[in-house]
Amino acid sequence: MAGTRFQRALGRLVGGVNSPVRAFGYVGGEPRFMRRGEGCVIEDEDGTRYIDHVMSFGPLILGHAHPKVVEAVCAAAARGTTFGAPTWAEVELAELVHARMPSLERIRLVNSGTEATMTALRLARAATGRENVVTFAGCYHGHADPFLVTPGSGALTLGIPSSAGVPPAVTGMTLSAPYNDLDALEAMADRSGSTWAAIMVEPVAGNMGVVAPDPGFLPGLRALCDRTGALLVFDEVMTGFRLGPGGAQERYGVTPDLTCLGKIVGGGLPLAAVGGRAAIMDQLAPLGPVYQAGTLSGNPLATAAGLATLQELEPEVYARLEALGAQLASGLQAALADAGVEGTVPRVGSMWSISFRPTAPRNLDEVKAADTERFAHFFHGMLAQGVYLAPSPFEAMFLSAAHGEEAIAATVAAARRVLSSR
Ligand code: HOZ
Repeated sequence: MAGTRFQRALGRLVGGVNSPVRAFGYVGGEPRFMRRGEGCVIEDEDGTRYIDHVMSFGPLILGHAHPKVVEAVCAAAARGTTFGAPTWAEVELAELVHARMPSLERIRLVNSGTEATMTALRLARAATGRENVVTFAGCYHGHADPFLVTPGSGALTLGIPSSAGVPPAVTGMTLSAPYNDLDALEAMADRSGSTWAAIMVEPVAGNMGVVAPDPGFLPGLRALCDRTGALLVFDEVMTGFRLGPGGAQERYGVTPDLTCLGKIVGGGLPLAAVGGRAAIMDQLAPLGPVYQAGTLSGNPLATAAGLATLQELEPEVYARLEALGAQLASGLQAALADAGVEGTVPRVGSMWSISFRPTAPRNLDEVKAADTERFAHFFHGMLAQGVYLAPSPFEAMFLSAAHGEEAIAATVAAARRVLSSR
């Protein structure tokens, strides 16, 4: 085989990958091709092992290849992989989701977070008879056209497409606002609130590193929706079942009208969901006029993995994740301080990131002001030490129940070596 694995991959896969961030574009170098994972450890095609802090960008809250999940998926596969007809596991999963997140009175299972957010927006538009949607710079809601807008750098903007192939007419209905800035949003509501179908938000932003909501931000969004008649849509693809049994809405005590789920709800297989108030959700076909469908929606393997995962998520798992997250963040913060490196470790529960700037960022502008070169150096240093981090400062990292104190201590020790090496 001539050339590296990545060079060969480039021959047939666009950019050598099937999702852009995996190509190491932000940090340089060549991506590793992974061949197996167990617990919190992954192994690449050359046999090198790493402590994994990516965990497939969130779904693997129990760790790689958790025996209960593997068993459930294998058993489901043996019974048949897809039917194009209802299966009982779909009902059981929907009931379990509702039990943990009561605001999801009615649920539609789909295949990816992108489908969930697309459907939520279509529902919001149908339910309100309005077209505009408010999103926040730095939040990511998948790759459907209306969500690919140029972030409004500090100013409120009418969306301008951030991807080729997206018609401005579509993103022109997307209003971009800065995260954590209620004053700006209030002013915007005075001007155009009556046109808003929805405010869509990541209740904890996880696609610009981790950015926590200021106290009052999420309740403020709820109040603004109540005032304007817009629906509040929480994109809990990352936070759902991660920040607690009931996700961010339980943790922060704010109830959205619609919720998008993904990642953990599918237990590491392609499954996502949109759910919310019955009166809104029942506008979906076959009950209502809002169309949405999918051959593999509610797929038996994915529902089996999701059910097996959710059933393992007892309260003590969250207590453990919280403790591990605190241990990691304080260890890394101390490592930064001891090395004299300006940096901060934003964390909410078991979601974390590292930002080379003095204080935890509150919005995209502050995230972008961090030292990205320093991040790339840190990333490669950690990789060489056997710690696999997200290959971009704009991605969150995730702990799992399989990360023991030993893995956290090893990560902090590696960080100390890397930070003192420059
Ligand atoms: N940007 C995606 C997560 N926020 C990356 C997903 C992937 O590459 O697996």
